[in-house]
Amino acid sequence: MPVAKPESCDSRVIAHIDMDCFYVQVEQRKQPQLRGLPTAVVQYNEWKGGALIAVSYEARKFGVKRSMRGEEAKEVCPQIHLVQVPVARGKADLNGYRNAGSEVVSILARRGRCERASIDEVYLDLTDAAETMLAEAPPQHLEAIDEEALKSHILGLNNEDGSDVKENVRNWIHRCNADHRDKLLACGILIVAELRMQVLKETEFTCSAGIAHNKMLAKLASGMNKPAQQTVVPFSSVQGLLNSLPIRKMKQLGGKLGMSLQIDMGVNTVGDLLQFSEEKLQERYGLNTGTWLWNIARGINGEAVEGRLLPKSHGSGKTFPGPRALKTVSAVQHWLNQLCEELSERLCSDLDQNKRIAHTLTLHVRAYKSSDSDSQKKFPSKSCPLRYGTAKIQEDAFNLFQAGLREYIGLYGGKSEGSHYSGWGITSLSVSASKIVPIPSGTCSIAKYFHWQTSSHFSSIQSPENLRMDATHLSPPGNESYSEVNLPEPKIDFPGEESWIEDTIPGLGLQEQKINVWKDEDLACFPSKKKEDGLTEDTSPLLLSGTQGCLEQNQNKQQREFSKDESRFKSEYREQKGTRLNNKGTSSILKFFKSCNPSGASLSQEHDKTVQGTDAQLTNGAGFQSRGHSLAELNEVEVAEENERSSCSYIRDQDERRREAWSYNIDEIDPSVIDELPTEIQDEIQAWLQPRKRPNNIVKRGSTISHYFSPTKKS
Ligand code: TTP
Repeated sequence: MPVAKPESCDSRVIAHIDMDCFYVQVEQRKQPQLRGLPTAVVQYNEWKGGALIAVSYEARKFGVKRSMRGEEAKEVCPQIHLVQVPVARGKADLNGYRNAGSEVVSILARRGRCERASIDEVYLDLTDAAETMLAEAPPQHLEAIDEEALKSHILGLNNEDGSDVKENVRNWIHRCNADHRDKLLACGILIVAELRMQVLKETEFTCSAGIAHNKMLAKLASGMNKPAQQTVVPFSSVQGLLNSLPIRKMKQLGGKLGMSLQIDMGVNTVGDLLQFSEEKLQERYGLNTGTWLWNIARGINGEAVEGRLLPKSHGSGKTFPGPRALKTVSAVQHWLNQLCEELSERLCSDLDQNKRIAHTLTLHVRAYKSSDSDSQKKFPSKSCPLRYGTAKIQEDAFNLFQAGLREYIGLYGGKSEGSHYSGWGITSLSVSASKIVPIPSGTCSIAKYFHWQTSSHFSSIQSPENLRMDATHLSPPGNESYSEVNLPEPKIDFPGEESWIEDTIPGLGLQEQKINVWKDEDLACFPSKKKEDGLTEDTSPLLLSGTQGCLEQNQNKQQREFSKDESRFKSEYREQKGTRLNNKGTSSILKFFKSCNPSGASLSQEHDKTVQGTDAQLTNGAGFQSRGHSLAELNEVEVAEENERSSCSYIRDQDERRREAWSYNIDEIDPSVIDELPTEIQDEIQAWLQPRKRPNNIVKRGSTISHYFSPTKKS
């Protein structure tokens, strides 16, 4: 449900930073010889060459799309390099991408409040930095403006044929008669250009950005000119942008609300909403949603950038589509053990690095019954208090599975133990840890904290034998008490906390990010603290069985540190040899590639060539002008086509291409990845699932979002 928040101040400067073909860039950094070449990252499942999950801009020029599998991509682009996503424990291992994203976040956070929105997207509130710049070094007095800033796309800037686009941008930034809001945006242009250069210099990744007065507009703008470019939405251009923007492109309107607006109200673009009064919209959709709709039609969005660099949850999941569905309890237990091991590792890292502990363990399952009239019945998601230690998490997750299965199949639903197939199949499993809070300040050591927790709240934990006895037998449905008996709730209060063993929407209730920020920490902190606190096995089962695991992992981490040192050394060596990118004195991202990257040279030439072709400015019906793509996405056919497009229809086409490229087969989406996908994809998946969850009063029967978005139904 959208929440209408009044815009506190329309002089904010908000940036949305979106990494370009992110996984590909991460892989290209590992294998620099792939830079500038058509490349795609494929899923770990090798069937037909694996599903493509990220495609480089060079490969996109050949028509390679994310919806393809490796074999198909090879057909349209025989020279494409396919890199398999790293695998650990038989599933995709996203840690490398998470950590790469964290590197970027740590750079961006230097200039303003930073909110990590997905694995490769960040919102930045640059208001303070912009105000400071305006007070101390106002852009209108700057003689030299960074080349990257001059390449910005400013919506509504009137670039007549033949005019020098960069000169126009320079003049816009220099305007003395601009209002305060535009002056702040001019500062935003300079700050974001500098940040993007810094990201490139330190991480070797390019990113694109949208700069506007609020999150909604910044997000809309960041995808308009990719890769490695930035787009600005001055206040005066907001209405032009929104007028022709298809309603479903708006965040939170991809689902049933957007559909109702189209079907019931005849609203196809955001601009169409302007014809309705706030009262009318409130009457139809309720006070809050009505006001929210009225606001977005006018580009008003008061959503704050939350200062959040760390994840709100951690998760690990795997899908088992089609014939790979798990059909026995022992197979489920095997995979749960793998997932829990990964989860436990991440929890330990979080505890170690950030001194945070998670309190809730949740299991999400998707399942089917082969012969069942009640085929719509969902496998209930279950939660319980989280106990640290891999074995405990595994045990608890398995208990949750048993409880869920009992409910799912019913009392006489079928024999399900051992290896006997019993008429059900599991197509997706995921475990997540949430309610993560910092260890309270004033707690002098982590060990003491656990000691306190242990003695005050975990004294009633039963023996593993009891737990096992209780868990491995499928007791009658409705008996939910095991978790209360065996897994007492920690006494930390959370507002609105539900009772344990709760049902949740699989994988999607949590709009949360999973980010691991790695800091240098004292690896030996636990042993010394433990000694200091004098804890014994008897008094601190949680510490010993839980954080002991973390201790072991810390030793492994020390080993990893050595290899990190080794790779640091190697990269320094490469740097000395000149193979590592070094952009000293480079004034733009384009130059950066030109000067540093052997394969980037051809890219740059291509860029120049195309920019020449597209620098003749494009004017759309709404009065917007937009330059064509640059850098890698330089397909001349596309550029020619683009001359006919408005910037808004460009977004639409981009989105439609993206949508076509995105398979809606929910069973193929790794549930642990959903929270980290780009937010609009999350929204779409959520919207897709919701109608299945509850009967939908608004949407006509049979009109699901996948049906709606199918290629033949494009609006
Ligand atoms: P996106 O930001 O959607 O795409 P992208 O960064 O690859 O390319 P673009 O330049 O167009 O933004 O997704 C970010 C990463 O998330 C992507 O590199 C891989 C991963 N991802 C998946 O694993 N599966 C998916 O279906 C999508 C959409 C993304």
